Amino acid sequence: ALKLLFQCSPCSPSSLAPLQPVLVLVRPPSGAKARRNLRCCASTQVTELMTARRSANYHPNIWDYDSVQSLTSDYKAYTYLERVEKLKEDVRRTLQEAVGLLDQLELVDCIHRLGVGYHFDKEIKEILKTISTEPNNMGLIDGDLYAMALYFRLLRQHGYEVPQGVFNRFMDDSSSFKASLCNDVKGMLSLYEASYLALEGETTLDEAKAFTYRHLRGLKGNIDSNLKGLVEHALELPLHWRVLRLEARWYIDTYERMEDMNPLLLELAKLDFNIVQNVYQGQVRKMSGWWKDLGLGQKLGFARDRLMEGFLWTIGVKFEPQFAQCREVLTKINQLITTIDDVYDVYGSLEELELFTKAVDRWDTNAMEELPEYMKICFLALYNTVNEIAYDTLKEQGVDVIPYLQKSWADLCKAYLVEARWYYSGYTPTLDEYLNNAWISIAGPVILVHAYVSMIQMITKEALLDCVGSYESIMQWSSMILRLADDLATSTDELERGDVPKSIQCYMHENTASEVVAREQMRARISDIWKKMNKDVALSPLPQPFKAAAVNLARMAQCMYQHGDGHGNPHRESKDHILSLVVEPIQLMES
Ligand code: LA6
Ligand code: MN
Ligand code: MN
Ligand code: MN
Repeated sequence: ALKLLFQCSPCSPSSLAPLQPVLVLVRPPSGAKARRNLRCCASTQVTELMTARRSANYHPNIWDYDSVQSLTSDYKAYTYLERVEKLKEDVRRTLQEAVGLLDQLELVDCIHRLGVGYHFDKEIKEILKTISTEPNNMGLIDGDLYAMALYFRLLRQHGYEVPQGVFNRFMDDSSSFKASLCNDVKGMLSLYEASYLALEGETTLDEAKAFTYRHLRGLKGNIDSNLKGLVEHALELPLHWRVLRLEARWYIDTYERMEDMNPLLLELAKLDFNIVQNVYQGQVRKMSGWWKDLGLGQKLGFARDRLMEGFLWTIGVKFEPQFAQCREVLTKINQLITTIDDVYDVYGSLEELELFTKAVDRWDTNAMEELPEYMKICFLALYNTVNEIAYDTLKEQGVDVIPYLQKSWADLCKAYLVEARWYYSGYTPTLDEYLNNAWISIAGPVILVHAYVSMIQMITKEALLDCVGSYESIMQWSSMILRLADDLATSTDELERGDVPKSIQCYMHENTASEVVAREQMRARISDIWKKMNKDVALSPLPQPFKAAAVNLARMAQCMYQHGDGHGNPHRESKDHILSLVVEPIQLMES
């Protein structure tokens, strides 16, 4: 039963060359599918005690170095400077001239959805501030479900308090939504999207979500094809959960087909998309050069090599061109996480993992002495890369962040080790026990701590100590969604390969439930966590761009794992996403 799951490597840990295919493996006595110190015989040689290693059989990297290096487009920002500035002026004027509440709301929503909102932060803030302080506004949109839900969603998105009670007027006495509303498809769609801004305990919004979902799912009859497309898109994943840059790419195409679209806004959106894409291309060229020079991928052939996918994650977290440094830091971090995760889950023996964990905890090159060769190079790559990131912050801001970065890695490795011990002892934790460890072992805290230091211009020790270093709750929610989404997509393969029971299996074990029920439960948990995260976005003292990154990480996770393991299987949707965001510019009409 164990036959091809394993690959042997020779006794000497200094050589990584795989031996012949494994012929015979003797199961160790413990309950788990443990695989260390197995007897292994290759060809007719005398059997020899050695470390048998799991193999994940991950697909090789599909983005070859030379093609990444040759990535380029014609959309250098300076070539289009004048045109973009002119278009931005036009759009700014349109924003200022928009009168009427609904026009203003629609314009703000559209600009944001097209991915160019970041050019108009100031103007949008001002408009929403005016809207929120105008006492007669509610009266203007009183009976209009579409407008009211849009108002509610946009104001909440921008941190204003709007009570769920604004929807009471659309409900009947038994506090359910009026049946007549189901003829108002646009209104229901708008309410459906708004319901995802809910906080815990807001039952009106729960009811709104259930009501609109039910009716939008069952839509029949003659519906405008654009509206139909928007409904299908929303049912696949609500706007509030979507990755901003991917949504922009999709919405640009959709917007173009709309009758009342503004051609100047469309042109700006397309041009800006291509210019930003050109920035990404420069970044992936640089990052793939970094990865090649580091040489870690070649040395650790068992690990996933996912540079482009790792970069895709970073676009999800921060897409705006001004966050280039954050994307580069996170691309490096993602590569290290992915590699080290495979060391713990696939390749390392428990003794080795104990040593590696200790070395990261000590953060001292003297600790390398005890490590096997493959871990030495891995440790030093981690140590140097992280210290270099910290060096930049010290140089630019005079703050030493090494203790915070290092702690996030030590916590991650300790959490990895807990899982490895569970695996080797054949232990199935309770769901709570598992999740208490697993929101750390998914590396969310590592990603977010590094995101913080690479994007915030005025880092203070207080913010680091009080919030980031202690993993403020918004970081926990984001990491938890990352974990649950990952488990939904990867745990089946992981268990097959030999890994700890993940959330689904822990739930099944604890509640004697079926897999279908367990998966349903985990999805419900994700929805609940979003509500907690929505609250933190409004109330946490952390800087807004960082809170957005935390939310975006959760969005990216749900996207990456929506149709399976988009990170581990490079052929899946992530390939299309990389093509559309990084490789292929949008066709512009020649004027
Ligand atoms: C997922 O792999 C993976 F590689 C991660 C490190 C998760 C998120 C990472 C980024 C953004 P796997 P595990 C690079 O499913 O072992 O193996 O925690 O993670 O379930
Ligand atoms: Mn893993
Ligand atoms: Mn793991
Ligand atoms: Mn996983």
